[in-house]
Amino acid sequence: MKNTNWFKDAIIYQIYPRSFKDSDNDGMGDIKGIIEKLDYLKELGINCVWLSPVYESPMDDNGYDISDYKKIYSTFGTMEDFDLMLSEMHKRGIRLIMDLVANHTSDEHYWFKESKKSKDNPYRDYYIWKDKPNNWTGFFGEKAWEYDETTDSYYLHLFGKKQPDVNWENELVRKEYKDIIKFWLDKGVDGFRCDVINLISKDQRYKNGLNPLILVGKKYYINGPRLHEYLNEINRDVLSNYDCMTVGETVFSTLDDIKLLTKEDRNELSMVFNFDHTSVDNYLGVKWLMRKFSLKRFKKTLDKYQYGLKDEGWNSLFYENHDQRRSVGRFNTDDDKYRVESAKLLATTMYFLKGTPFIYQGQEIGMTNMQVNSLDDFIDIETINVRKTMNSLPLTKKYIDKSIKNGSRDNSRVPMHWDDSEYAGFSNSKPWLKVNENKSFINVKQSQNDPSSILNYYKKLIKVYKEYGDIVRDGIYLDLLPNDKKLFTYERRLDDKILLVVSNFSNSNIKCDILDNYKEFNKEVLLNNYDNASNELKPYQSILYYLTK
Ligand code: TEU
Repeated sequence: MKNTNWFKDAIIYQIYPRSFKDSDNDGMGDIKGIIEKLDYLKELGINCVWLSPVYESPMDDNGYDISDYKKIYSTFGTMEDFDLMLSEMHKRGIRLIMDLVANHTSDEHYWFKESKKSKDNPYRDYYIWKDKPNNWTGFFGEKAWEYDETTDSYYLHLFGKKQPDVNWENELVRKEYKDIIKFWLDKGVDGFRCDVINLISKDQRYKNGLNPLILVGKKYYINGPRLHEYLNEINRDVLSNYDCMTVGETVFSTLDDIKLLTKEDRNELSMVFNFDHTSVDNYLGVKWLMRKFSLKRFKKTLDKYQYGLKDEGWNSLFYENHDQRRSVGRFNTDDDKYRVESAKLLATTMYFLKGTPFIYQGQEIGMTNMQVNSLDDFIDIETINVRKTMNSLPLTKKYIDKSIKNGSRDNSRVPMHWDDSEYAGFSNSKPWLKVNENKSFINVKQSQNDPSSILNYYKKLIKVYKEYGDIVRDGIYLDLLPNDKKLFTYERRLDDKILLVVSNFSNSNIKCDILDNYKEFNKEVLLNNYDNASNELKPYQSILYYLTK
């Protein structure tokens, strides 16, 4: 990549296009809807958008199953709409990163249609075919191999059946992806969020047991042997010619992996999404295996990367995305009585760490999980498959209910609440997924009119973030009370200037005398989710101090 560092100052907003804004009232979000809301994003203060897939797709996995990488899904709009959106973003100083799904395509992609025709088809080797399957299981809880009778063989799919994995060992496949990346960069996009990028290289032995999902000797057997080589090749041949960035979704990556993947002079990725901190309330990184949240474990996990990436590598900062449930109500916070306080506390605590902030649509107004009457309200492919698998296991109904409600990706895919009208101002007709009843008081319009809303707090936070950018970017991190079970307090120090975060992750008042350690400093409160700042913290109170000598 060109030696560009703008990604370190970016504040990125993720748009899930199906659920953002429907401009033509067919119940599904679209590109023109995004254009309508660009002024809203500009006002929020973000300066980059990550757009989940908008390419041609049969939508088996809501667009993560691509059948043509160079076409726009017609329900979302046209290429002209896309070009207009991009230029309207750039006009407003907002960059755009696209979703690059390169581990698999849709089975309706031309390459796959050809590939399955015969063993000597020129596209045969674009995918991974075997005469006999091994025992691997995929991410959606099913067997990872599907039989195809045309050639009496099995193809690998680490996700849905309709998402065959492509064969990166094949040079022609790598050429295709480089060409796709170039196509979008030539249009002027500013980079890519790279879907499950650490899965693209597979161990060619395809051994039973060495499933990318299986823990072998405490290490997930996931980054294939040629991962770094492939990333390097893409950089050398394409990315390095553009002023762009990449963020890799690197599932189950370790600190050492991240260092290798994001070290500047290795030219692989700009940064990654690591999921360790969103896995503290589950076992083995599997969200269906619920575990009681512990603030201490949460801090320990974040600290590992804050300290570990002090001098090299770069990480992202996030709670939510289209696969995660909503953050408010999670991490020991409250999505009811203290919803507003909780959402503000979560934001202050996360975004002054070192890394690039990502905000997922709706997070800035404190949207909650999907309000469901029954588990049948969940329609996501992953939820449906995992529910089937769980029903076949010796688990209680109560456990399954709770686990599915917690884990379903539909929780964060509820259409955006713009106002309190029937379909929350998302559309005038029935949306593809229902809006929540709490739209009556959780919506953008209300938030804009209420000076103490979460939205207005986010705006203020982003202003502060930009104003103190030097400390946020380069300040040295120190967790001040790593063993405390309720308080998260840390400092970012640059010379004699300190940003100090003091957060109470509990629903009771707590005494915190940490400021006594900074007697010789002048203190200024930059952010506070209550009116008063004292050593008696209120439930979910969070304060950002600026200390100078
Ligand atoms: O997600 C990868 C991934 O690890 C998730 O599927 C994860 O296992 C699960 O959803 C946790 O909730 C990416 C995309 O973000 C996801 O939407 C896609 O379904 C998946 O890849 C396949 O492309």
